[in-house]
Amino acid sequence: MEMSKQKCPNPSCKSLMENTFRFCGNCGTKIQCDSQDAGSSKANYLRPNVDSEEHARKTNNGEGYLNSAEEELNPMELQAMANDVLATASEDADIEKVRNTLEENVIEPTVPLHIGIVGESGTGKSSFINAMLGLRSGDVGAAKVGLFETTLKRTEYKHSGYPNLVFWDVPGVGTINFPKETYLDTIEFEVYDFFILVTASRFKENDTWLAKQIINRKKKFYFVRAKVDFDIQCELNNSANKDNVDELLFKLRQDSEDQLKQSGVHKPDVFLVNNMNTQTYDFSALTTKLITDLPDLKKMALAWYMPAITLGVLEQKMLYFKKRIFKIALKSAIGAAVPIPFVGLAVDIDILMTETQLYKAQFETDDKSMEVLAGNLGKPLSDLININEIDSSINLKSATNFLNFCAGMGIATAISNSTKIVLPVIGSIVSAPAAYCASVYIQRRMLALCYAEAQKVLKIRTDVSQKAMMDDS
Ligand SMILES: Nc1nc2c(ncn2[C@@H]2O[C@H](COP(=O)(O)OP(=O)(O)O)[C@@H](O)[C@H]2O)c(=O)[nH]1
Ligand SMILES: [Mg+2]
Repeated sequence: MEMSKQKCPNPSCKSLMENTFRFCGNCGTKIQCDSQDAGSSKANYLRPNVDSEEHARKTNNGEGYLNSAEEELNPMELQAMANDVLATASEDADIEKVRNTLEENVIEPTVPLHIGIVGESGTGKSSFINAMLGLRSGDVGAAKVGLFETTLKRTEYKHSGYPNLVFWDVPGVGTINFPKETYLDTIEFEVYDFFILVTASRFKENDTWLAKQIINRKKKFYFVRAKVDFDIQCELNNSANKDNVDELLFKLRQDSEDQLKQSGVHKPDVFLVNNMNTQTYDFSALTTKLITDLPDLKKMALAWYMPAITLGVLEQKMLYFKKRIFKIALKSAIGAAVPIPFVGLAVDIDILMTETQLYKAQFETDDKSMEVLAGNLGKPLSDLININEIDSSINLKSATNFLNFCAGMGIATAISNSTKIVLPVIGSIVSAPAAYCASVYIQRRMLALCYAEAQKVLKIRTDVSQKAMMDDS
């Protein structure tokens, strides 16, 4: 069937795509399928990174999830969230106690997570672990790449900032030290939250045996086919091959899934990756899937611990922060307050600035991360910030900058419909509803800004690191 090109409907994505695809390969946005193709296998060439309609709505100018006015500040939602958050504190009118209760509600995750990376030597396991840790081979704490393992034992790798996240490099099943019969005991199977099998081309009988053992024991098992960039290049170099890259990817995925199905793995999910560039192929979809498949507490923890390596990770971090907004807003509204110029109400500006700093630290757009990036680019930090319009860095330079930025947000209009809500706490806290609404609004605007900036910075960081890796090799 003839494929016609059309523009991705997501305004922030300029790519062209085939009308037979269900999702834009560049940003994951859903596109119209013609009826003939809807449901056909070709419509599944590309793996969607995120729920497509949500994504299209949110990515409009990076602030899309603030598009609709009702959604911006919905009084019913504001009221419900305030009731919910203050439920435990409502019998207590003491401000300090209420604030402490809220404080306990927004502490950072500490739950440990252990991820087993299994596979044979040479398949790209070490490179995959480094990519997941946001490290390059040679960085402190990075796995050694390209070296055949001499000591056949499990090795752990951790993120320096988040020691609770542990990636275990686990040798493949069937080697002398790891025979099938004792494999699961030797690797201490119970320790891991889930497993990822890394392979470079074909799945072997040992791989599928292991997958089935683990799935039977009710643990998640993900299949990663690495070096896909290499496979694609080889196919494209073959002049007899007339397929385009998307068709080749479709074939590779189908080939991998067929191999696994034939070996008795039910509904295999295969992610095609290039460990040298986490912005390509299925890397982002993989990170989204790993996070969203976990139960609630661990989901938050993995979103928090993961370095900002893909759009999928950025989105999960953003969603995590979005859930905290109401708690932080109440904390800011019922505390010591600083008036916002021209708005006529007061909020605890320190709390809002600290929360924004956290967004930036998590998105790796904070001063420390940006300084490293500027160094890698060989540019002064100020150039990196100014050229790429990282406004949040300027807004956070001082409380005055932050307040002035808030003053220009149109808060009064935004909250005009929402201030009729009543906070379910008596005493001096009663005067806080307007400040609470303003706090929610300010945080949503700051989060949207930081999220949009993070997407820009991620692209710059990936380009720099891919170039460095190519220079290294
Ligand atoms: N082109 C490409 N090369 C890769 C990829 N992953 C790993 N490699 C290369 O494959 C070789 C083996 O990688 P390594 O991570 O050490 O594999 P391990 O033995 O399984 O840990 C190294 O030369 C890597 O640079 C990938 O996704 N794409
Ligand atoms: Mg290795």
